[in-house]
Amino acid sequence: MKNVYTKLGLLTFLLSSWIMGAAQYCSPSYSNDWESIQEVSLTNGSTNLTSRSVLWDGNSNGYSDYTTGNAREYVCTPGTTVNYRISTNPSNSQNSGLTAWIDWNKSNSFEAGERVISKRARPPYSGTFAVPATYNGAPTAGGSYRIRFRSEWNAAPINNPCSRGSQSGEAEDYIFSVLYQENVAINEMLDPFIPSCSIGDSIIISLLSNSKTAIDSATIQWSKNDTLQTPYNWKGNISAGGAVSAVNITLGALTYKYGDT
Ligand SMILES: [Ca+2]
Ligand SMILES: [Ca+2]
Repeated sequence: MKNVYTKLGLLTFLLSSWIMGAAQYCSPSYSNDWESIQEVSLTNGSTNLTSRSVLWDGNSNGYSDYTTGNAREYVCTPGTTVNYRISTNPSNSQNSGLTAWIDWNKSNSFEAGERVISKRARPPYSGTFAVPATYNGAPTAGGSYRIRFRSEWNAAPINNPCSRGSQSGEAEDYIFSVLYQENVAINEMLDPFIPSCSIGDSIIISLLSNSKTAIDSATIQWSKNDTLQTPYNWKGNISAGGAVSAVNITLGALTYKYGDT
């Protein structure tokens, strides 16, 4: 018997790009592009991130948002120790600053407690930070968060995620996703397939396992507009061995409309 606990925000997958686009995050800025962020590398995840970019990437204020359009994303599980390496261009011999935050509580702002990197060193910067298993006493919810990096040439790490840098540098935002499960993932949302203005319909998903042992049950917590729905206790079988296999689950029927999450 293998009981796997999985949590997901239903329709989040479907509407995530709109949600991310609607978020109102502050836009930091700089005066000069020395020590712009050249490559962001996050590893030890389920899906690693390697993002190369040019200086200010066409933005005259030194802030690039890679959470929309062809979004760049890192995916991991709670408790992961993330390895990071951030290079700048041009690299220099100065002790410079790097700061990063993750908006864990999805407040559309970066609080001091959400700072995951504060480092003064000669670039490239490297190190680790942990994805907490809990945040503010609650399990770290599965979902997509925003991570912001700020570089600051020849100065201490910036503590303000929104300010105009006192020196040169760049800020870049990415998607930082956390899976809340051990070895079962949401493979696909099968229904609803296309968002409409108002629909009442079944919610159907498929599960995917990479477990090396058979999965015969799972508890799926799901929500609509941040309201938890009755957890779904699934029993069935996903074969062992890490092979790709999926089961379709009908969680229930809901009425929902454009913009629901
Ligand atoms: Ca850049
Ligand atoms: Ca926050």
